[in-house]
Amino acid sequence: MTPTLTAPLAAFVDALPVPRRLIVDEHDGRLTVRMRAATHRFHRDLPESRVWGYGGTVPGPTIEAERRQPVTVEWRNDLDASLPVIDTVAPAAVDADGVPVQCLPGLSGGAPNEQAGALAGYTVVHLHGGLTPASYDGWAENLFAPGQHAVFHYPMDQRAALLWYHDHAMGVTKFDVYAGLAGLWIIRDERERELELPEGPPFELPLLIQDRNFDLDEQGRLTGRLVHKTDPGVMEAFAPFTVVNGKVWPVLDVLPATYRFRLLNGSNARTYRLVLLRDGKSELHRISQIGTDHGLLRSAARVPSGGLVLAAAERADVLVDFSELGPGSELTVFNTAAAPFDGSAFPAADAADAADLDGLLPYPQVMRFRVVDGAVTRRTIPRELATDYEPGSPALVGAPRRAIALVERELDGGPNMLTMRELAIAADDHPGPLLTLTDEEKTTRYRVVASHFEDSTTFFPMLGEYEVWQLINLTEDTHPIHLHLDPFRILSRRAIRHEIPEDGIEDFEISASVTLGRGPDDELDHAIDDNELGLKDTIRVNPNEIVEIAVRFTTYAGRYMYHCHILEHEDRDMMRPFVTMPAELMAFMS
Ligand SMILES: [Cu+2]
Repeated sequence: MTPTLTAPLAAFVDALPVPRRLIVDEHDGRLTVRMRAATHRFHRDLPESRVWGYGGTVPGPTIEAERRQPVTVEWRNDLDASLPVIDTVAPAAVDADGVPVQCLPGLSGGAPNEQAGALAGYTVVHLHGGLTPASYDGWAENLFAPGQHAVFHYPMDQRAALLWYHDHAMGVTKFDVYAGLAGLWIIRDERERELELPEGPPFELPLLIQDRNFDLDEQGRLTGRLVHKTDPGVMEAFAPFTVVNGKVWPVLDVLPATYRFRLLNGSNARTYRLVLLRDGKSELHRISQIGTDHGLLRSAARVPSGGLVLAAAERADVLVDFSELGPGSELTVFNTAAAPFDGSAFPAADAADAADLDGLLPYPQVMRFRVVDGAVTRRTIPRELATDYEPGSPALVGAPRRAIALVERELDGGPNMLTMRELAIAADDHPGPLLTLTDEEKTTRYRVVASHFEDSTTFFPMLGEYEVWQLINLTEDTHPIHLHLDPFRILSRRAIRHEIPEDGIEDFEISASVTLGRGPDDELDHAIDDNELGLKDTIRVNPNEIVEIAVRFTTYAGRYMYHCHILEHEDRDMMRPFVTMPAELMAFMS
């Protein structure tokens, strides 16, 4: 029998909080948001936690803007206390009973990381999903210290979507976001209003899902102090308690009506595969997904039969129909994704039993909906949603192609190093290590031209021109890859197998042979879900997989970043720059 843990907190006792709304129209397009040290109660039975929050709240206020109505935000860094998170690496991956330490609260014998504890609040704000000029995009190294402020202008010339703003500080994003520096940002437009979609509470609610862990006192009671814990085997923090809009396992009373939920996975590392259960049966048929990262899909998509997968930073806009359910009906959201996530399947009907200590998923519950008595209102979903993009892929004949290998390098005496190796075609007489990519008869030979964030920039996309980026995953985990600036479309997701010789992964170079086609032990289907066919800014690249995306950068020239959105990866070098260029300047680039 699989051992299970008894939860030290009661589930479904706190009402789902709705973050304060900051409607830009009511503020003449100008907002001031103060980052402040504050306290926050994550659960009825927990003491207050020290946090850092936008506006002093966790999550920050939900900013609601209108398309083509620019927003100016003065981001005031008023953080006047040290990092409210204890960072630690537990000395062993499991405790004396064999339970993985990441499933448990407390430090598990780890020493507090003093350098992290001494961090003052260096911050920089990034609006994830924003079509934002480079100066205001939140370059990770352009930090603001406490007492320093930034005024960022957001043109908002982009389609309606759920965006989010969060900290992006170089090397410490994982701490700053974990401390609470994240909030939602909704853009609305005419097309959504034509469709008469719910707008604002009670029928439109954001669900920001994160995982958090807390310290224990000497008596073994939870203190509320935030703990970011990793272990010698796993460099990402996968915390045991799932928090929605700042509360652990909350409950929401719903009317027998259609609700619109704006979901975001704002976790550091954890991927969720969300299943809705009632009386032990999957109720996923009640959910229609109408939008993804960058807004409306062309038509509503059914949730995949295994559940709605959201890796870090992915969003979903869903309609959930509670209309013919009687008062007292309870529907519970479970997560069935083990961590680190590798794409492996899990039957939705078994979601209530998805607890998996080895999979760092001690408590699969996420939240609950409880139907209360009230007027029945049901919405039909319009057949045609978005009309501003065509199905299928854009014309890509002659489009520049870029190849990036996702690589994990083991290091003695420290956490692994994850990098994105930018590749260029190698000359025939290239003497160094090569990555070869074989597709049937054709083999392409690549050399690495950049590996670490501070290596030379090699990507100079031309504004307005489509490019194809190939993301080749040579690691054993799924990485959600995020591009700043414009959204992209997924073109293909294909199985690969790869061989890397001993010591083939060096600090910069890599030797590997990659072949298109499924390996004998590969159980993933490498399929593209219907809900991934919209406009995305974060795409999952599973193990043994190559994903191709088509991206066209527009509007703003400048220096931007792309990176894995697992924050522990992003902070440990899974991030690279690119510079968008106007065509007429290309001739002058030496
Ligand atoms: Cu990653």
